[in-house]
Amino acid sequence: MKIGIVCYPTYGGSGVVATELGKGLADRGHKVHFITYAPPARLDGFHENIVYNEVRFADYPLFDYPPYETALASKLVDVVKYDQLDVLHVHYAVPHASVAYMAKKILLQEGIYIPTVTTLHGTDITLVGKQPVYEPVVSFAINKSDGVTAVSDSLRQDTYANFEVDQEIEVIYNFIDFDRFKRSNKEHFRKAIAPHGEKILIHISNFRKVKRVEDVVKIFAQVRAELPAKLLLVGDGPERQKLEQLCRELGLCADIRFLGKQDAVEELLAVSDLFIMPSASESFGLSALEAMACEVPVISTNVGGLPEVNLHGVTGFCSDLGEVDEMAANAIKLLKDETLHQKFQKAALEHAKKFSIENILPQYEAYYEKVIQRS
Ligand code: GMT
Repeated sequence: MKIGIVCYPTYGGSGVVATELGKGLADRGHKVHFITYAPPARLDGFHENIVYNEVRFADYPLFDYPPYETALASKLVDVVKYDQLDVLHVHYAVPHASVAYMAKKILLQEGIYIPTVTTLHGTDITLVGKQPVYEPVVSFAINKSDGVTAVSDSLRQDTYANFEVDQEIEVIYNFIDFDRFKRSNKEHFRKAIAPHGEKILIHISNFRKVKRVEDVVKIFAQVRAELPAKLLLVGDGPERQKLEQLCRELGLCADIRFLGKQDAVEELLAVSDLFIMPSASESFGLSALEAMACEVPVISTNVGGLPEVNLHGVTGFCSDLGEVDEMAANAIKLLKDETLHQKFQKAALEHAKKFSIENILPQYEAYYEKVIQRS
């Protein structure tokens, strides 16, 4: 198939999933066109089946905001027409679903029908898309997509609850590449982080409010009071400064390392003992899955799709939002009991296998074929 993929090229989960999907499809012989305003963060190196099409803006002093949607729709028309795409797959509904619809209507005038698939990723539904300033367009565009997928059952239900959607939404879970994410026993690496055999806790996110990173620090403070431990905070974002202040106030600077944005998160996960994700909202929690693939049990909230990924009492523990004491108690329980920790490590890996790229990619291929056939 010739597949167009539209996504945010940044470090966010939806862009990562879209890029890894495109790379996986290209490995399986499909021709993949990425259409974005910058090269997707994880698109590295040359692949004979991948083309990157950059959306360029024509700037003008009148614009406070350059009309990205217009430029993207025009680019989509061009790529679909001249590269003869079979399907256009847009990730994150805002604004990609409505832009795809616009391109579809323009192409239709020329007798070209391009089936469109929209994948809902989370905040496009739960935080951003449902706001009154966007909702009518998002509802309309979801309904006009030829196919709609959601990355968890919880997100599927949230979509039906928040939007007037009369479309069937198919759940296709996010996936993981086990060649990249796996446990490793790099003792020297572990020693550099925890020289005296301390336990290693880790959190990875974009440090937005919704991630509740301050709860990670509070959980760690309780763990640290019980046993020797280090905390790795990976990522960056608007909450970072406040967090650094909190670490100073709690006197934990010596044991908490802010590592900023990292490309090779798998190397850090591979030597960690516990992953902490106390989010206020999470449609799936891709980084929790990445941790589980590296045999790292997860302490998380039970919001959104997290309990579909992190099985309570099996691969980790899920608590109600803000239950810092309970999350800390569960973390301590796991870290103090080696036998229990190993049991959870094994279970985390086992459950993560359900989301292997080999299992999930064929689901997307089958879905594209279904959508193309019925269009
Ligand atoms: O978590 C973010 O803020 C980034 C956001 C995105 O769209 O890039 O992530 C969402 O999509 C990911 C990939 O499908 C999911 O794993 C995340 O759970 C989801 N984030 C939220 O729902 C908050």
